[in-house]
Amino acid sequence: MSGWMERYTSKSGKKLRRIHAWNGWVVAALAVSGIVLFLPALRGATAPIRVALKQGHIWAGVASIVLLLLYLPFLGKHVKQLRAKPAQAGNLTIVLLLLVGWSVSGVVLWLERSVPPAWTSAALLAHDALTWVGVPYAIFHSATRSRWVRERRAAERAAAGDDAEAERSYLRYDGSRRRLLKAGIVAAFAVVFGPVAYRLWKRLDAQGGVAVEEIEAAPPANGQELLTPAPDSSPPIGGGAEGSFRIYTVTSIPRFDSAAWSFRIHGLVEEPISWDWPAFAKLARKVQVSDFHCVTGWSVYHATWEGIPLKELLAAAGVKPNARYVKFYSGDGVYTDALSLEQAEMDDVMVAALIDGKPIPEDLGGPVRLIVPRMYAYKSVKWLESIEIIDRDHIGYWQERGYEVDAWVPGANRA
Ligand code: HEM
Ligand SMILES: Nc1nc2c(c(=O)[nH]1)N[C@H]1C(S)=C(S)[C@@H](COP(=O)(O)O)O[C@H]1N2
Ligand SMILES: [Mo]
Repeated sequence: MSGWMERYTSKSGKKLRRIHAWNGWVVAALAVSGIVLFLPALRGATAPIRVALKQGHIWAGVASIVLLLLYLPFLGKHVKQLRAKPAQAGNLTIVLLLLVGWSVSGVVLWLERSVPPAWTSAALLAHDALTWVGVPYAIFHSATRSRWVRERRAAERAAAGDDAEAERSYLRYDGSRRRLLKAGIVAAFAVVFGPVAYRLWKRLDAQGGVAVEEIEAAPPANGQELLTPAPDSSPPIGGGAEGSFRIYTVTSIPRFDSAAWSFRIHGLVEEPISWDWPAFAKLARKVQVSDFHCVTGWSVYHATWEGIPLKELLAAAGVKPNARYVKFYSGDGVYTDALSLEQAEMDDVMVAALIDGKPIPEDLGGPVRLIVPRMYAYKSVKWLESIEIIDRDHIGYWQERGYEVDAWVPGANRA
């Protein structure tokens, strides 16, 4: 029996084929669930199932790692077999690098709560880059699986005793002209689809994200020009945040109308207070530098925020003795979150109006958003309009949908 035939009829050949087929399905599931998790346009629509989707993605990821481990014992033999077939050896190398890369970065993202944010940022970058290279490659790979199908058919014919026909159908495929044709298709595919996939992914990311440098260029919304930045809010003292914000919202972005806008602190306070925009813009502000971490893995480092420490607003209204929690309402009418009174009184919890010396753009929660630097950013309510002091806990938007109530960033010193 010739080598290729043995490969397809032997027991180990069968096992290898089974691993290969399973891996194909698992990678397809990972690609679909991963891309749905990524797509900016689906963040609001998929909110109710986001945590389940992420769990499913992780389980599929674990399955893919198990398949990779099951494959390991075959690796040595496989490499030897492919020594004379550079194209297939190249394919094997690419596929293994992709799978190992996805696995390592995926596990770091998974263990997010036990690793420093810098690791998850790097892992997310790698996970994304592998996806825009790897998914087009995988699509191509499965589209040209005809090679494999053909080999299998040849093996079936061989098994049926028709060796001559088997050999012919196998050679027909493996002839040098076909090899050349295939190499041409691979090259064309790489040249055309690599950059297309790259641009598409960048465009999607840009649509869902704002690089910090772009904030500089963004014109203030009508009314935001009332915010005169403090001198230490911009360079050379402040400014220079690093990273990109991904724009998150679960509604359409609320547009700022300075004439209709108001800000209120109420509930269990001695004196409820309400400000209109000009009055709010005149409140004394402080400047602080802090990092911003989203629980999905991205961060913005040392942003300079300018705003009113929450502690000062609470003191101004006078918190009643039976107060225990502070609830935050977004002007989008849907998003809320809460902190215990003790957490709310941390020095760096801020009702922010400027970032890096510029009014906070509407996309990023302007004119006013909450900042809770020591907790994941789902606590940092955008378009903040109302603060209510209450006597019981309130479960916020994302926590209602499966995010952990404990939002502390690893390494942050807790209140
Ligand atoms: C074929 C392999 C894989 C593909 C195509 C893939 C794709 C993706 C994509 C596109 C995202 C969204 C990233 C973003 O928001 O920018 C993602 C997120 C993620 N992936 Fe994968 N992935 C794969 C394998 C894995 C593996 C093996 C694991 C680990 C067990 C894993 C764990 C994660 C985690 C934890 C997230 C973060 C989800 C979130 O918080 O939104 N992935 N993946
Ligand atoms: N109103 C409102 N606030 C919100 C969110 C939201 O969807 N709506 N998303 C939260 C999450 S999960 C993160 S990571 C940050 C993102 O802030 P950004 O959109 O300015 O990058 O806002 C938080 N505050
Ligand atoms: Mo987030």
